[in-house]
Amino acid sequence: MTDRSYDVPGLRTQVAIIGAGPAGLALARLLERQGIDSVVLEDRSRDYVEHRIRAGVLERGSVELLEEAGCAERLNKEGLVHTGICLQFAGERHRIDFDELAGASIVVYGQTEVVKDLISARVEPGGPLLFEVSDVALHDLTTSRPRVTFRHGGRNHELECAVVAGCDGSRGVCRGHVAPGVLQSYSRDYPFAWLGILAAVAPSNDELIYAHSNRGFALASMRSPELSRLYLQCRPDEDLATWPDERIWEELQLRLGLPGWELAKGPVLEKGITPMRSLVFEPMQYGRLFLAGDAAHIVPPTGAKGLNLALRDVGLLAEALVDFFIGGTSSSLGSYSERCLRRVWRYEHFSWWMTSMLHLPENANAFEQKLQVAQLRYTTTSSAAARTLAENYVGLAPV
Ligand code: FAS
Ligand code: PHB
Repeated sequence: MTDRSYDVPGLRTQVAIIGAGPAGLALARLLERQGIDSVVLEDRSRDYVEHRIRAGVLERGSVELLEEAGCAERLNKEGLVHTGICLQFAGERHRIDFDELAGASIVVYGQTEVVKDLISARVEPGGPLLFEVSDVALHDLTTSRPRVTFRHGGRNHELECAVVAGCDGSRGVCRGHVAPGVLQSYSRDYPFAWLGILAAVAPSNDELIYAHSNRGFALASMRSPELSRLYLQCRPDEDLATWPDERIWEELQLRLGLPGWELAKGPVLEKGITPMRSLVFEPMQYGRLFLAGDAAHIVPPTGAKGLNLALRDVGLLAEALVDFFIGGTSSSLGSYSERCLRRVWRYEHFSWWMTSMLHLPENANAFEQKLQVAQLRYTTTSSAAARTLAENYVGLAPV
């Protein structure tokens, strides 16, 4: 399938969307379904964004949003519905039952697949989505006619619009166009990272296992009945070259293994290191620029919230843009940032709580480790505490 490249001199649209990750692509689809025009600008290639391995867990709310965007057919066919996860510590493995505690489930379906589905839904009917753009710059954001300039196909282009959606992730450029002194950032860096692998082997457990151990955290996840996704806590400056496959499998077994339970091994298809960071920029809007997803906030992946929070943001933004372009009112656009940030901070807290409970910093003392085990034991034996984890994990906690 060839990507349609557009001759875009003097192009006009209603919404310029910067970034073709889950946030930008889902927003484009939600707007399209309401008859609102947008153009998506992405600086990487289609192949790159479709194969960038990231998140793996969708909240029920995210599945519903993708259904509303008309992109959930394969997800509903291939996604793995899970009604719980396991927490493991001190040689014990306990199940947190989402169905019993929160009356909900999650769906395991790789972010790569979400992105492929959203891109297909966009390009097949000819929706404007330009890959490999460069030099994106935003102009006149505090006027009613903002503009986006960029290079594509060796030519300079200008896109006139009414609104710019900054969906360009943690390393994007949109945030940098907010006037100095407007944005306030709040952050926490963690003294560890995740070394993640994708392996061609059937998952060793039906559900995810989050394991605390005195050697560090490990997570056993999956992508399909034939593909496992696993992570282990490592140093933030870890050198991947010092982790050959056999060392990774050995360490995963030491952290996840239980008497009589062996982790199945197989060919490692991909490995990488993900830094751990909590970061929020406030406000999430400036004039006609609206930030969504990682462009506005980052969470450590322990709570499986990054992708889900990005989709929550664009769900609110799409509703506000329908009010603006179709309803003729701008009040929900005016309160976009404040309404997003309530959920952002709930998800930031939950992600920090899961990360702090499960990861043993290298220089942790025995007292801190005892506190973690006490927290884990309480969370797995008290229905009140377990319900707190369940309702946050499935995305039903009040914000
Ligand atoms: P994204 O970063 O996905 O998309 C932004 C897009 O904008 C990218 O395609 C980028 O190429 C493009 N862009 C950037 N600058 C641009 C420019 N100047 N012009 C045009 N386009 C530009 N979350 C989880 O829940 N679980 C996980 O296990 C997990 N693992 C992760 C691993 C890594 C390495 C990273 C970085 C993140 C991980 N996350 C995880 C979080 C991740 O899933 C994000 O929350 C999610 O991708 C957010 O989606 P977007 O906001 O669309 O941002
Ligand atoms: C994943 O499958 O990639 C995954 C699952 C749960 C997490 C983080 C990552 O908390």
